[in-house]
Amino acid sequence: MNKIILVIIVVVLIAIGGYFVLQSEPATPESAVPAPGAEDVPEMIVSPQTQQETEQLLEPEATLEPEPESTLQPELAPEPQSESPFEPVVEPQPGPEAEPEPQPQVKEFDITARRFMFEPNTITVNKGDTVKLNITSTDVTHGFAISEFGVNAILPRGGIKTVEFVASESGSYTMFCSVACGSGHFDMKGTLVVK
Ligand SMILES: [Cu+2]
Repeated sequence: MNKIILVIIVVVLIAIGGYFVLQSEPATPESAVPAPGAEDVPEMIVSPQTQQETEQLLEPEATLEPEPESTLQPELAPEPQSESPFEPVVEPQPGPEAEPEPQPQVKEFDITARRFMFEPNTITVNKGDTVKLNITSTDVTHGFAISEFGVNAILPRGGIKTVEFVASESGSYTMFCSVACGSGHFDMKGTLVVK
């Protein structure tokens, strides 16, 4: 009887030990084998894809960086161009102010001719002026000439002769009697000043 009881106890112990062993064994292979295999494979596949995507994203960023540099250079270039227009604006202002000063005008004078002078004997005009002279001889026939402007008129006694010409060139010119009128004829002179 003792042997049979021992055998039963051994069998029961073996059965109990086998039960615990079976419970622990299936749990470890299920979680250990499939879990690492599934986790490792997707990680290796995803990692290269993300690296390529990040590389592709970084490449366009690198190309965009030099573009703003090129755009900033032309922006700096037009700045001196904006400064230059201010200078020419100031320069033409004094130009037109100096030009209108010698605007041609009509200058009219009344001159008396008599032995042996002209009164007044000096007249002054500006270059480009139209000179109008109303000359009257009070005694005898005289002449009135300015060779440089082609002026040569005869002044009958008592009459008024009008001479008109353009003082086209600056200088000092002699106006003189062109008709022999006596002993002082060659001293009968005056001066035309064209500024
Ligand atoms: Cu004369």
